[in-house]
Formats: sequence, C-alpha cells, structure tokens
Amino acid sequence: MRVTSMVAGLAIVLAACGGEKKTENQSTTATPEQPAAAPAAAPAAGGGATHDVSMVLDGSTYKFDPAELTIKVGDVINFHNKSGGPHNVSFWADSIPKGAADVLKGSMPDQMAPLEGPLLTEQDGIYKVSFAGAPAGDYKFYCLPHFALGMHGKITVQ
Ligand SMILES: [Cu+2]
Repeated sequence: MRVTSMVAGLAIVLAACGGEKKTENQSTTATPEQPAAAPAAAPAAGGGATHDVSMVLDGSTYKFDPAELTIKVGDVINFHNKSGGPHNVSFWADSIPKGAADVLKGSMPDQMAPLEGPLLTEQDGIYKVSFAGAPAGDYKFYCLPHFALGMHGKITVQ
C-alpha cells in the first residue's frame, strides 16, 4: 500500500518535470529564431543589389572601404559607420554625371545641404543611398569631417 502510493507520487513528479521542460525548451528555441530571421531580409526595393561600404578609422587613416566600387543602376549602397565617426557621404556636384544631382536629391535622406548626407554619429549607423534611376558614370564623393584627411571615394554606375 505504501509502496504503490510512493510510486504513484514519483510518477506524478516526473510527469510534471517532463511537462515543464518541454514548454521551457519551446520558448528558448522560439526566442532566438525570431530576431535572427528579421535582419536577413533586406532586399533593395527596386530589386537591385545592396553593397556595403564601411567608413573606418584604420590606424591613423580615415577611409571608405572599399573606396571604389562599380554598381548597376538600381543598386543600393549601405554606408556603415564602423569606427572613427562621425562620418558622412557628400557628392561633388561637379564630379557626378549630368542629371545625377536631381536623382541623388531624392535618394539621399536627411541632406544637410544639396548632395551632403547627414553626420552619422551612431556607432554602426547606416546611411542608405539608392541609385535607382541614376545616370551611368562616375560619382565622386567624400566625408565632410575627414575630407582634409583624404577620406573620399568613387562609385561607378554602369
Ligand atoms: Cu569620415
């Protein structure tokens, strides 16, 4: 009599433990899956490719990395503030193709002045520039705070 009731009690405890473990496992596997899936999906609205350009302080050198890249019309460039900021992206009005200024005016968010992107002060901040409808040719650009230190680059749109 005593033995059977003890066994029964043990079985209930084991069942309760098993049940609790299951729900714990479910919640711990569900939580990391959700944020992992979110940043992966970031395709350009126009269907173009997305390129990354880092803005870095490498030793004592401020630079865009890569400093030169070739893209296609409709592509997007994400400028990343990796280190040494604040940085920005400014295009030279006289060193971009004809008609490009009008396109960039619409595709550069929060311009401080025409063709002059905002200062990225936030570590790992991203400034996104779309080249949808951009005329083919060379686009020369620089970082306003580090222009004198040689921080500039060139995008070739094909
Ligand atoms: Cu800079």
